[in-house]
This record gives sequence, C-alpha cells and structure tokens, in this order.
Amino acid sequence: MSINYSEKIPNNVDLANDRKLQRALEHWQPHFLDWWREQGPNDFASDEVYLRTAIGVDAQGWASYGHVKMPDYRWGIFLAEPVADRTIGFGDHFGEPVWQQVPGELRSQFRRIIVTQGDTEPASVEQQHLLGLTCPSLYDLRNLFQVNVEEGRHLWAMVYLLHAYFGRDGREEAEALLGRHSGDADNPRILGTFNEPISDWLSFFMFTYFTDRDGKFQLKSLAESGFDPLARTCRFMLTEEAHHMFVGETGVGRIVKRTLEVMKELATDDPAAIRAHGAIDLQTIQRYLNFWFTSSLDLFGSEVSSNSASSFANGIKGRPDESQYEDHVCADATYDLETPGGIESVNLRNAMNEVMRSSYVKDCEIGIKRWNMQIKRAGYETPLRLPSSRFHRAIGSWSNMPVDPDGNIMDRDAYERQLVEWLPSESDQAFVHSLMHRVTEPGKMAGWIAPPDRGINKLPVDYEYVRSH
Ligand code: BYC
Repeated sequence: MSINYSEKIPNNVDLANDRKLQRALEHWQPHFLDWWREQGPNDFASDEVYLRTAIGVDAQGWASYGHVKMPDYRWGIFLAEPVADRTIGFGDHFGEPVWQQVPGELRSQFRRIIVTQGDTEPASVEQQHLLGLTCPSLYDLRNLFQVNVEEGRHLWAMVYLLHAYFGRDGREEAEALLGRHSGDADNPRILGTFNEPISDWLSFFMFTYFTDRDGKFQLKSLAESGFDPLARTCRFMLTEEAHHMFVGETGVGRIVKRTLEVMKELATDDPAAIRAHGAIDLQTIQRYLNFWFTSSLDLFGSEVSSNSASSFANGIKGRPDESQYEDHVCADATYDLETPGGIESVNLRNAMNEVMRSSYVKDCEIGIKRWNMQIKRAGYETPLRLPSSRFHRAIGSWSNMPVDPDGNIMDRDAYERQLVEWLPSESDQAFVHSLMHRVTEPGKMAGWIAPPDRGINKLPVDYEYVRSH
C-alpha cells in the first residue's frame, strides 16, 4: 500500500523525502488502521464528523475544520518550530546544546519513556470505544471523536519518534503499541489508569479532566527534554491536550449545573429524589471524582524514584515549566516528603515525581473551584473537593494504606466498610449506566447534563456535528 505523503499524512518532518521513514510507516499504517477499526469507535466508521485536523503548526494549520469520516482522518506528524540555539535546561548536561539524535548511552531510557507515553494514547481510545453508543448529544459525540482522533495522532507522534530515531527496536515497540490492549488480562496497557473501564460519560468527563491533565504535566516535562525532537513533538501535542481538558471541565460543570437545576426544581438535596428525577446527585459526582483523581495521582509514579532521578540527571525529562525554578541542576537540594512513617528528607532529584504530582494537584483545584462556584451560587453547601493525595493510592508509600479522604490513617476494617461512601459503588455505577441513552437529535441534550454555553468553532449548539448514515 503506498501513501501520498503530503496529502494523506500532513507533516512538517519532510516525510516525502525520507525513504527510510516512509518504509517504516508504510508497514505500520495498515496495522494502525486495523487497530482503529477493531478498537476505536467502530460503530461510527461511516458517519461524517465535524473535526479539526492539524495540517500545520501555525495558527492557520489549526483552523482546518470540516466533516470527515474517522477512518479517513489525516493523522499528521508535527513538531513545534525549533528554538534556535536551544540548550539543555536541567540536570548534569545543563547548558549544553540539545541533541538532535538520541545519545547511545541514553537510548533505552528514552525509548522506555516514549513507549510509556505512546502506550497511553491508544489505551484511551480503547477505553472509550463504546461511549459513542450512549452519547448525551451530537455536540458531545463530536467532542468524544475529536479527543479520539487526537489521541490517535499522539500515537502517531510517538511512533514517528520510534521509527525515526530508534531503528529496529523502535519499529518493534511501535508494533507492540498496537498489540497491548486496555484491560487485557494477558497483555494490558502499561499504566494502571489506562486499564480502567470508561463505560459512562461521567467517567469520560472525569478522565478528560483528571487523567488528560496528567498528560499535560507529563508532556510539559518531556517538552523540556534535551532530545530536541521529543521536546518539539510534545510541545505541539500540548496544544491538543488543552481541548481534552476543556471537554472534561465543561462536561463535569454541565452535569453539576443540571443537578443544581433539578435540586432547585424539587427544592431538595436528597440524592434519591435527584436520582429519581434522572440527574446525578453531587455525592455520586464526588465519588467518581475521588476515583479518577486518585487513580491519576498514581500516574506520576513513586514519591522516591531512582528512575526519575536518572531521567532528570541525564536531561531526559525535566520539571514542567522548568524555567520557573532557580536551581536547574538540583545536585545537592533535598525535598521533605510526607510518608506514613513521618517526614523524610530525600534528594530532590529522587523526588521529582512528587514535585510534579504537587503541581498537578494545584492545577486540579482550578476546575473544582469553578464547579463549587456554581454550587454556592445555587445556595447549597455541599462543595466538591479533592481528597487527600494519601487516599486510595496504588503506587508509592501510601499505596494500599487505610487512609480516609482527609488523609487520616484509620482502622483497616472500618476503612473497608466505609469505602462505599468514598468511591463509586456497584449501585452507583448501575445508576449512572441506567442514565446513559443515546441522544442524537441536533441541539437536544440528555436529561442529566445541561447544554454547553456555545458550540464548536462559533457554530450553534444545535448544529449537526455528526451526520450518520
Ligand atoms: N501504573 O520509579 P517509578 C497521557 C511503573 S498521560 C503502573 O515509581 P517512574 C494521556 C513505572 O513505569 C501521560 N505502573 O516511576 C492522558 C516503572 O516500571 P518499570 C503519560 C506504574 O519510572 C489521557 C515502575 O512502576 N505519560 O498522556 O519515575 C489520555 C517504577 O516506577 C505506574 C507518561 O507517563 C502506574 N500508575 O515514573 C491519553 C510519561 N507508575 O519501568 C493520554 C512517560 C509507575 O520499572 N512515563 N509505574 O517497568 C514516565 O515518565 C514514567 O514512566 C512515569 C513513572 C511517570 C509513568
């Protein structure tokens, strides 16, 4: 199968003149399309979806909107424009010129991190592959598909790096990215959260708010990398990630809005009455929030990590927005960690995962404040909140500890008993699933979610964002 490179794969990596890369991609692309057909939103293959396609890295390249059938989407390969005379901004190589090729001694470390990043992209498409069948509106259906095709493009971005810079190992890893599957008992995705099912839209919005935000922080830290093609690739991916978090923040906000409308209409905050009226009570929203936030906290890895120390020392992965810090070498600095045994002072380089996790938690607070503003304005005193970072952890020193959402260590039996109050129970999930019915009339919304304030690309909310056949 031959590819018309500039048409089929929009790119700014001179693909048309790179025979080696063309051969690698020609081999991989049909496997990608097979994977998309099997694991992607396959019930909608013949629908025309109003999508944004990246055809360049400048503002104009971003303005490309139109109805497209998803299997015909043009997954492109884009690197942000190079920064002239860029130097490595952190670690032992601080101040040296960035690398245009992977240094031999760092090859396996770079490959591991690129593979881990790449693995999350198809994983999320797999997690979401049935959601379209229960979309609350055509607007939301279109947003789901926009997120899906962009995660597909992010996979292409990592596969480009593997093919272009890692030879045969890279090609094998690119194949393996299509072989692992979310939740597969024998060959699962690498990171925990990406094996969790996303079978309802409340989970989808929590995932795009919390888990895509981990994406933002990881991509920002890789955008600092000394390996310039990786840094430039991640810088461009970040522009797309912003839309995914917008989908999450506004999605949860619209659910909260609808719940508040029902509470006002019924003049009650009784969860059973709200549920009977077809909306999602704030307590259930809080439990879903607890689950996806804490699962996403695990994505940063252990608080004390020799991997993170060596990634930092070697110029592989910096801290998000490294320029905000004064010390970029961090050879002697220490960090005070809160562990179950008390405060522990560790080398800062070993605590880089925790440094990132703390910045992430602060960023998560922003949306919570906005949702709470709505709740307060409606006259209710049941604010949503982030649970303690010690709660419900599966990675690091707090993993499997019986800790309540306030961060207090408690009796294990009491903890096990109370978990149903803090995390989505089977009956919560059954209730949320019972609300999931497909709404496809343009402009119409399911009863558990308020309409968005505006449509996509200045179009009205009742525009036919997805045309089905
Ligand atoms: N689940 O020293 P440790 C995104 C593994 S999201 C399972 O504690 P390290 C997106 C770890 O891999 C962003 N395993 O941590 C969002 C290591 O295994 P190996 C994704 C875990 O290595 C939504 C071992 O435990 N990008 O883009 O410093 C939709 C010891 O590791 C977990 C990245 O993550 C876990 N939660 O850092 C679509 C960036 N956590 O190697 C997309 C690339 C840790 O010993 N990844 N482990 O077998 C990395 O930078 C690092 O690998 C990590 C962990 C941040 C994940």
